[in-house]
Amino acid sequence: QRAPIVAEVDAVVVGAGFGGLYMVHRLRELGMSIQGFDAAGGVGGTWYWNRYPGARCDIQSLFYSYTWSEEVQKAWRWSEKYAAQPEILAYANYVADKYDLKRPFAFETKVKSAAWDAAKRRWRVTTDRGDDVSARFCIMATGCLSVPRAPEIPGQDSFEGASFHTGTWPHEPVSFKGKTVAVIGTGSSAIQSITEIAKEAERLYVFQRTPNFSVPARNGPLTDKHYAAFWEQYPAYRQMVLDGTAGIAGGSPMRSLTAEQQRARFEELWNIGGAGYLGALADLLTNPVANDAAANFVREKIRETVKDPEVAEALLPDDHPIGAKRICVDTGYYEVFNQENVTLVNLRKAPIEAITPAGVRTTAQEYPVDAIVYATGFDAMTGALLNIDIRGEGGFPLAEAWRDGPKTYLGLQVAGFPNLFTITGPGSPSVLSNMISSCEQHVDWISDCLAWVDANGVEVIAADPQAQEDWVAKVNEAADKTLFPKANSWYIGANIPGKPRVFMPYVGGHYRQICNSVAAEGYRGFRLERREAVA
Ligand code: NA7
Repeated sequence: QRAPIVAEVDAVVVGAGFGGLYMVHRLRELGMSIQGFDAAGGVGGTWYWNRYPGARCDIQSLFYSYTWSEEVQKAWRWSEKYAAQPEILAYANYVADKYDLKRPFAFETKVKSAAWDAAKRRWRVTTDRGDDVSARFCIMATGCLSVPRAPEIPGQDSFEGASFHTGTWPHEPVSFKGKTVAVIGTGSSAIQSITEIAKEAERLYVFQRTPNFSVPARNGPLTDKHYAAFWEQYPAYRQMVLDGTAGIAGGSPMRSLTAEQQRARFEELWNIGGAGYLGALADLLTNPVANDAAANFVREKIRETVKDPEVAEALLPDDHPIGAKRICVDTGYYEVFNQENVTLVNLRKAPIEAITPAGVRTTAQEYPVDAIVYATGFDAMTGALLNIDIRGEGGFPLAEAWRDGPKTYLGLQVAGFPNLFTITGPGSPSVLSNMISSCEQHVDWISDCLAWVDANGVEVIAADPQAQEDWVAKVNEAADKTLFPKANSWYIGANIPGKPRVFMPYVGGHYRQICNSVAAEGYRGFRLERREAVA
């Protein structure tokens, strides 16, 4: 049962993940009326949907937490260094209940369209349940990895066993006990689920098209000692978040270290575990030689770990610089291939030809299975926005504005779409940052902007097309100084056939300062229309 929809509000918020929930909190503080929508049956966004076995965050729990509520930070206790999905979802629910953030949301409701009415200076938002809401502001907290990508393999519908996608896992428990299972894909979702499924399944086939780099998480329980150390470092961490340097590669550049010192550094970070490995050298993501050294160290570890040399060789990543695709963080991934019940199917040797009623058929043979797990990723960063029919000034569709790839001003707004904001949109650090901190930063910026707009009698705020062009150029320039564009990654849209290839996240640094300076200069780069103009 949904609560009644409010037809005229100050703001519509689309998405009840970590961005949307905090947005509701801040808008309420501004005294704004809100109508929220989410396709899910509850809060949590990505953590609502990604319930596959082994799903967990690849950022440490202590940092993957809201910082806006000291009360929550003090009260909530994470059990592990890297929290698993159920715990993160429980956290989202805990915060939402504590601050009564669920109330404005209509769940199990998909937003179908959002259209700017220039005469009324309002957005008209409609849903798949026939709702029709008018709002001054429209805030898209739609997530960066929220549209699962259905693979295009012939015969999928003919499969007689059970099919799953990691990004839309059922809520009922799934047991693979005694079953023969295929996992298609070897990205983060696959790597996390494979190690869990391998514990249960009678036989597991891992279908790998492109090998990925993975580093051990070294997960473990969080003790009082960890918490004490965390609180001690907290002010420094907070400052790093504010400076935009938290999680950015630390260390020294390669040239200032001897070969032995470099090795020691790789070993040290490998033993600490986690994506912090990419901080081994300051120039790891800009200098191909430094990158090769770090990548070779991981390849050595793979060779040492995997007993069958042919399997080890097939697992060695060779098509991209380490870190240029999101690095995977695992618990026993390479080790799993030493298990008797696990088989790596190297699709480079024989690609998948079809899904048959019995299982997966490659050009070499058929693999009969009871279940297929598609861990085939997402239409990242733009998918959720383009799934909504968004029309701006003059009825111009977003899909048209983004025909050659997404263009935004600061990842916060799109020129031609006034009073519409995107949380962690393309052109912001988003997926290359701690998502929860980035959500907070965007929500704070948007809330401050809306407060300012009201205080200054502004009715319409719209990104200036030139400011947007300049920002897009800056995003590209920043990416071109790094090795990121060298990978066929979802950062660049390479995983979706026909998607324009544009590097989407901003990696130039000082992002928060840039956003703050834009605000401090009276929203530089935005067109502001004052209330009098209407009268
Ligand atoms: P990813 O990282 O996009 O991985 C998808 C995987 O699926 C990847 O290994 C793909 O291989 C593989 N894939 C996709 N289509 C096919 C077909 N048709 N045949 C075989 N293999 C295929 O998605 P994840 O869900 O793992 O992770 C996404 C992010 O979510 C992750 O970075 C975390 O931030 C959380 P390919 O490389 O394209 O050859």
